[in-house]
Amino acid sequence: MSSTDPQKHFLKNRFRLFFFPSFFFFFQEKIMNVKGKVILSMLVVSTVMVVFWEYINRNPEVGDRTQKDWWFPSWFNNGKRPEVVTMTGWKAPVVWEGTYNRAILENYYARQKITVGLTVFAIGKYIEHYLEEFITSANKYFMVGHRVIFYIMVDDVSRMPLIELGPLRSFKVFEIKSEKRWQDISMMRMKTIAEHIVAHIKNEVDFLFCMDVDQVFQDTFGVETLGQSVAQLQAWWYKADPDEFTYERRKESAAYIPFGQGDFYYHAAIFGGTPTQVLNITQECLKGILQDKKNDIEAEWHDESHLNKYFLLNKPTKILSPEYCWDYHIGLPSDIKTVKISWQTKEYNVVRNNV
Ligand code: UD2
Repeated sequence: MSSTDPQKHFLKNRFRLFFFPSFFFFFQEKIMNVKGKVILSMLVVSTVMVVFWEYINRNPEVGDRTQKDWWFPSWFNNGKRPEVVTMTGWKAPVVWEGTYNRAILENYYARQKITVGLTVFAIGKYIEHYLEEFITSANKYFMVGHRVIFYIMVDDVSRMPLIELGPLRSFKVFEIKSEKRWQDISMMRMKTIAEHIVAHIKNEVDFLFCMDVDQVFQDTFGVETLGQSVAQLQAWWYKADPDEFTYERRKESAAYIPFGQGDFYYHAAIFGGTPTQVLNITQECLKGILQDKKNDIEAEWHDESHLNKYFLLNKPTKILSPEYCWDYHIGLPSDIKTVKISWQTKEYNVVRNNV
């Protein structure tokens, strides 16, 4: 009887003793292997999904400090403009023609369904002289394909030109009180903008630009310009050394910037950002302006001097090249590939109430 066969019994026991445990361990190892592989593949799949999700929902504005600039930095500053500065020392992009991929940016912002605001002031003769051309050209070139609200501040609504706007565009006209001096008209825009952001603009738009009226859009001013806080390089100074800039140099002014300091000379004709950032810009500039008034001093370039001081202390997250606000009186150097906005000829003696 085999069951009583001691040799067989011994073998069977050996089999039990050695084969089963090793089979068990082998099997367990296999299961562990499979488990490990499953966990590993799940990890890989979830990482890929997270990366993909981030990828399709990312904010492609490399350079804004809120953003991850390891994402395809080639979407901005892709080395196509080696002859100009395309990135600041604090890693903010300087937007030049050819340094961004408009299709990708358009795609991103179209999905966000953004609304962009634009404030413009026309007080006194600036209404008849510039307003119609400014709005008509902005209607054509500013943030095409996106919702836009023009905030038009005039001192006499009855003189508002009739302008037909395209789809997705609307305007709100506000009558504001004029100031006696053109310097105050220019400076007090900071106060009015801040008040309107608090009262309604902050609930109406995702981004806001503030512009001078004596300029004309000539080409697409698109979503590549959007950012947290956006500054414009002044066309006459973009190649100069900071010590040559016409910053306010008197210590008594709140706009004072000593020699040896400064990054760029920014142009007050265009600035922007999110409503929160623009509120901060305008409130801080107004504080400086009012402090100067108290101390009986006026900064050399008025609101522009205070704006330059602000951006020295609070670096802009995006800078627009002079292509975005060009003065043809300079000529057209090879740096300037596409002019998006051009200055109107200054006719101060015609349009200003005091010269
Ligand atoms: C420069 C800056 C401007 C501001 C100003 C301060 C340019 C293109 N712009 O402008 O941003 O810093 O210097 O000195 O260089 N305005 C009126 N009615 C007036 C006066 C001014 O509506 O009677 C408004 C209007 O929107 C105008 C803006 O204020 O565009 C700035 O005034 P400006 O254009 O006369 O000053 P400008 O050209 O010297």
